[in-house]
Amino acid sequence: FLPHLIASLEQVDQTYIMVKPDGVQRGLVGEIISRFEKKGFKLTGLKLFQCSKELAEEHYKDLKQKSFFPKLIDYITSGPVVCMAWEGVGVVASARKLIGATDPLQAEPGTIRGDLAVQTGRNVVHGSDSPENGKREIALWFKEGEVCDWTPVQSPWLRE
Ligand code: IDP
Ligand code: MG
Repeated sequence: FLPHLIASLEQVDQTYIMVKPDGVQRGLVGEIISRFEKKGFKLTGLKLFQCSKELAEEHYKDLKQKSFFPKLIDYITSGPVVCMAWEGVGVVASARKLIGATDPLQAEPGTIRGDLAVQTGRNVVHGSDSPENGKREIALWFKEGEVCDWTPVQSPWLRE
């Protein structure tokens, strides 16, 4: 009873992961999805999507003052992206580790950016930086009904 109670109190978080236009163009969509799938997180939302300048600017609003902001918006809107919502205990921080450092040359081998990219301006994938931003970004990129609640059959084999 007590372990179950404690387990149910564990915070289940959501993160917004996005394959950026370079990842789509380079045929890395399957590879990137696969990293999160194999880790054991739950996919709750997935779509290929061409975003507007307005949406890109809202997503990256905290970086509005940066000199690279206009180029970043051009990059993110330059082609379709793959939008994903992932769920799990600790998913936000773990996804950031799987993704690796912002600059792919500094990212550890074994991470997505460390293995698959060479430049900050073409770093193939986005991941939310906090549970709050995870929720905010999923609400921004997905419409009502596009995020699914489901129970993977492997659940008892991932968590005791
Ligand atoms: P993050 O994606 O690792 O969270 P942030 O600092 O939040 O990194 O920056 C968001 C995105 O803006 C980066 O992933 C990258 O695409 C772009 N970016 C950040 N810093 C630079 C830069 O110095 N030059 C060009 N693009 C940058
Ligand atoms: Mg960020």
